[in-house]
Amino acid sequence: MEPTKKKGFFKGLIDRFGNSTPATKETAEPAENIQNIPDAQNVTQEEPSDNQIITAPPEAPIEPTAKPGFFERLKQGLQKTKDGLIGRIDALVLGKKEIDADTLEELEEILITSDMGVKTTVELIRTLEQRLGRNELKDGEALRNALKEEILQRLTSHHSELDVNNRQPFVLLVIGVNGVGKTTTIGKLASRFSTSGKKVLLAAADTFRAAASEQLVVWGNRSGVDVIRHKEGADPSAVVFDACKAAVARDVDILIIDTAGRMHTKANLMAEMKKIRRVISREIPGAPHETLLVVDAATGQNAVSQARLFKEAAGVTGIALTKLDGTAKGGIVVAVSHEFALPVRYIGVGESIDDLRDFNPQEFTDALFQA
Ligand SMILES: Nc1nc2c(ncn2[C@@H]2O[C@H](COP(=O)(O)OP(=O)(O)OP(=O)(O)O)[C@@H](O)[C@H]2O)c(=O)[nH]1
Ligand SMILES: [Mg+2]
Repeated sequence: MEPTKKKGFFKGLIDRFGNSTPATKETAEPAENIQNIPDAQNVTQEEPSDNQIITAPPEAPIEPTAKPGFFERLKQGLQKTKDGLIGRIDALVLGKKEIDADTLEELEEILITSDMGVKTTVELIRTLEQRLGRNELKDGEALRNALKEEILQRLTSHHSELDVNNRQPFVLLVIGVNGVGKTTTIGKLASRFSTSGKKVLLAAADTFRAAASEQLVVWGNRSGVDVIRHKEGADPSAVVFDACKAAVARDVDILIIDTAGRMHTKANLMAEMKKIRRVISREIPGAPHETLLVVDAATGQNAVSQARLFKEAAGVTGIALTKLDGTAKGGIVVAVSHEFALPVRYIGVGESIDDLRDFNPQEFTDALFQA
């Protein structure tokens, strides 16, 4: 695999995806169709056998490099929230020589309407009232700084990065309702892990939706990662069983499991998740090591209800919050993390590979509050 070829391949990807306009794309409609996915035409149309392992072509992996302006891209990805949430806060507080109860009341409304969540907002406002009482909030600038500090402190208290190095194979189970960005997030993670030298295997346990496994195969091909899949309609737990066996036999570092976002009923979906977990833990004791819930930031309070539902039923240990680029209500990051005491592991601020970011509370609050 000579480096020039890899570079060309990667450049091709950047050209294709980097120039798309994900930041403005409305993402409320789930991608139900493989035709929406770039490169879909390259997927083999062969029917998989009962137990098929798709081996990726050798020219990958691709390299998401830390390009200059990485922080700028985060800021761009958060632009809608910056304009909405922070823009409104600035209009309220900047230039104010004195802060009073009315100001805090108006701030409360801004936070609530930016999906910061009622519980988190009430708590934030109460804390700011106390600081006001202690004469710490002399003017608008001080209030803005205090708010940033309090938000950062809440994000930091639940934060921990996902460490995939302490188990082998590390099993990452990815769950969430349909269309939130599970498969895309897995594709981005597969690329990133394999670029960092990890041996990655993907499992297409979404056997419910037509073309779901092909979509995963497209992502696998992009990063030179194999995919275990069965026929559409097969038992997802059987895919997971095979994938666990293969992960152990092949000495894989990270097994990432894609699951269905929709079943005939919600109860079915939860029962399926439980069954999948049982199979994983039987095959690889202690696994899954991470159950990552993917939620779509643009769905606002629905994201919060999903976090509640899946946390109770499916043992969620971390959150990936996608499509932050498409919403002005980025306050949802604080709500989801704080109300469920769950770490936000990743945020998605666009559709290209570099747009899945490790969530870093300091970087996130800086990007939001910096002009
Ligand atoms: N703008 C933007 N779009 C995203 C992001 N993450 C995912 N998407 C898009 O969201 C759509 C749905 O993504 P999928 O990965 O197919 O979602 P899924 O959860 O696997 O969906 P199901 O398999 O139907 O359950 C696709 O068009 C993605 O490109 C993001 O961070 N920003
Ligand atoms: Mg999917």
